Amino acid sequence: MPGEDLPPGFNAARVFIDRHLAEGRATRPALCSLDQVLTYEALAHGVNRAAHGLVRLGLVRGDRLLLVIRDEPAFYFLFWGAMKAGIIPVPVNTLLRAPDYAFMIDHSGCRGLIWSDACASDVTAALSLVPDALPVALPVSEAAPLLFEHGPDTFDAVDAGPEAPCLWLYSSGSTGRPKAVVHAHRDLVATAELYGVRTLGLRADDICFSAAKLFFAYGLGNAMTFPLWVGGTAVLLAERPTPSNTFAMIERFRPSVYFGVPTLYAALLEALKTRSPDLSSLRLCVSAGEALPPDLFHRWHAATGLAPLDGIGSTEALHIFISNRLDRPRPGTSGCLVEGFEARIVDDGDHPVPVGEVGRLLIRGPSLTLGYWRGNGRLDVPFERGWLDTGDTYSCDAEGYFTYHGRSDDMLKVGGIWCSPFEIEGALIEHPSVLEVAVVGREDAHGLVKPEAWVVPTAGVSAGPLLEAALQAHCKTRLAPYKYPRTFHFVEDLPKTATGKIQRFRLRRGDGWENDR
Ligand code: 3UK
Repeated sequence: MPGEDLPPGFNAARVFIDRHLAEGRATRPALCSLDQVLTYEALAHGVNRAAHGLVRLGLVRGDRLLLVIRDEPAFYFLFWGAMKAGIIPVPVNTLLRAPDYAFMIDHSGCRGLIWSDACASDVTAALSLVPDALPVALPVSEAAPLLFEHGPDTFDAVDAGPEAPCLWLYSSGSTGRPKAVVHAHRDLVATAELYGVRTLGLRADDICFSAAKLFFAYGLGNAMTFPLWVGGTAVLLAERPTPSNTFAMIERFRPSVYFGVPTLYAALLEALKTRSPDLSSLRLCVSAGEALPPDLFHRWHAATGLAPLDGIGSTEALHIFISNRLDRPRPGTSGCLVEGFEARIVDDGDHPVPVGEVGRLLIRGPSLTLGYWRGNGRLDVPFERGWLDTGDTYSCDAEGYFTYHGRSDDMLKVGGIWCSPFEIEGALIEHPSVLEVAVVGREDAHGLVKPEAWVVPTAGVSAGPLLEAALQAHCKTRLAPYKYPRTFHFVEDLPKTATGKIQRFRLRRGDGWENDR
């Protein structure tokens, strides 16, 4: 099993970066962005200089380095450079707000923070919110001359170990703060081999383009570890993906593999009604992040001749563990287990449910997180006797195809990205016109979930489009820009239990609560 036969002292940077020079791929393209193409040799040199530079600036083994970096070559240099030096890279979402970054700086105890210049305002505001100055805090424009452009071209990766922590990713929970999901060196190998190679069949001539950014576990595999594992090429786009820039990237760089999320497939399909970009380079399309409605599957297949392969992954598993296959995709399902993973579907008493029945999905496999960072080097291990509860409800048929039936908590996936209804409620309740609020998920015309707000306005405030616009604008300044409610209902009161708990299921159904003001 990949990941089980790795030598003691294993450092993933040796196989993802150094190996390619030893195997004669120095002049092959490793990554392309709008302004440059980097060969495997140029990549290795940038990584090695970054490793030297981070050490020169005073970072040491075990230190965390927060990276608020868009999809650009600097992400690769810093990520692998840190790993070579035994420093833990912690890529974080570039769309967050100052209080989110301040939390992560404090919680991670990081000693370094490097950010893309485009993210400067929220990151520098966060730095002013935390009590202590960090030894290393730089925008990429200042880090680049210090770290990537000078210095020795070689750096021997420090010895680590297959099970040694190598990477953290923050993932949102339904309540409370994001959790730092810790992954080991072997997890990168296991996902690239078991899903990238054995499930998708990725090869050295593949060019991978991902709508999901590198700071998501999904994007990190798609546009970095998978192409680097097979000696292929990644295509990077720094901007947020739109149909226009997606089509432009596909026509210019001719990727063979496209990794999207259902919301983007829906947007691309809308755009294809009025445009006919050349998508002929694609041989494989993947969808993940939230369930792909069968209608989108069929329409994408009709428009492009390619079956989008839906698969479910998670930050805790690092990548996809149940997936459709090119030779037998089944629309409306997440597909079958990826080699190396096991699943159990259980009822509330933790007993396996009969074939075809719905229950909680538990998984086991070779890339599951070491645990959540809890401070002082300790981890909270989210396992029940070795099994990880995904928080999803699933059924599995006699042929081994898994079907998604929703979350077992209140969390929403919007455009494939976590959205906590409680966080949106927390922002809305701070607005002076809001007396009470509840946020639930509502399916749009494509069957994709969007946040919907139910608001009781304060006395004397008139409900209507003006209030709605003001509340949306309020959310967009307080929260990451994708976390605003797409629709609002203004009501006299909210349905509650005898003990005063909001009955979200009634809001979701809308029964008796449609009498908007
Ligand atoms: C949901 C899906 C139905 C599901 C991810 C690596 O999404 C990824 O990681 P996150 O931690 O979220 C995990 C949760 O998202 N989900 C994801 N994909 C699907 N639900 N069908 C799907 N195809 O609730 C899961 O527990 O952000 C991480 C690689 C791929 C990924 N999708």
